Amino acid sequence: MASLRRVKVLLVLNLIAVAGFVLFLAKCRPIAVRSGEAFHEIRPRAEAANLSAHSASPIQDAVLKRLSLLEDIVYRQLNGLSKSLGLIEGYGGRGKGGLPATLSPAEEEKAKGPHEKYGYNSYLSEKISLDRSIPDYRPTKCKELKYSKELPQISIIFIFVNEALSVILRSVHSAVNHTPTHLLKEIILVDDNSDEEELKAPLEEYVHKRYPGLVKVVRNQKREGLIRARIEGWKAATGQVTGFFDAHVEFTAGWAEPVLSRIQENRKRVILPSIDNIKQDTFEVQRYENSAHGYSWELWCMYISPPKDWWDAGDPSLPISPAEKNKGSDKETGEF
Ligand SMILES: [Mn+2]
Repeated sequence: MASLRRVKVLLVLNLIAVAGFVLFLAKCRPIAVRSGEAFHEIRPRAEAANLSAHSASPIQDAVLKRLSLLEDIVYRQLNGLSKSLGLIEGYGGRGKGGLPATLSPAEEEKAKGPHEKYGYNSYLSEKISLDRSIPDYRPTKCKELKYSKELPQISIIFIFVNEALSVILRSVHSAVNHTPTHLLKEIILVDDNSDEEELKAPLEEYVHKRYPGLVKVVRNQKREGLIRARIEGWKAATGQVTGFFDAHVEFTAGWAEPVLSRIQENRKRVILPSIDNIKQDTFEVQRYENSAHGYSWELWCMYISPPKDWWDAGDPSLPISPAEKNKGSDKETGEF
């Protein structure tokens, strides 16, 4: 009896499978042909040509499917890298759009110690994606400006000592995400002799796997201080222009082109963009009004109001120059 029932079940399953296969054949064929025709009718020409060629060749179709599968695998692998460090990738999540990010009461407790150690909420930083979106606060006129495609390449140099790993990596991700590929020569991370273990092998392995060939790591054997550390980074740089940044920054869309084009016009220029503020407790991005950077007689850096002729010109896209023009170092250096 039992074996008879098994045969019956198998027979039914077989029938279902055959019926499914026949249905599949009947449905698939006409759809493939119909969709090809439909594209001819409704899609614009270039797109239609592309799509009809695509449906005409099953081999091409299979190759494209295979490629997108491989792309998925590579993406998952790369994304897995940040997961292994307890970090997150992608444009959304907490703090997206530069909005203030928050922690649950239980998380707040855990965040206290690291906050005191780093001077910012590093625990919260780990919960914010390395790729989070941030607002584009540029004046409208700046967004409309067009720049030459032939601009010099930049080496971006980050200096750090015991900075939180998530904050350094967000600086790196953000630099890659917001600098046109053809303008970014390399990213150089200068570790001015940190003690933190996570900034040694884990940092180095991550950047080399995530951005192969793009990131160089320079390690100072003893604490050199900010300026000598920057010089070490500059020595390793091979780009035509060098840009120096703290390792706790996020780049905005279109930051590179105006900087590079002003240096292209005059290689002795030292350019400092107007820098928005990232709040240390919530990582909210706050707009910073246009201002010039200057120095007091004690050489303290200060924000100063742009000079009267800048205001009189009434064009917020104009550069602000508080110093005499054409004075600068002989090296092609952009100091930010
Ligand atoms: Mn800073």
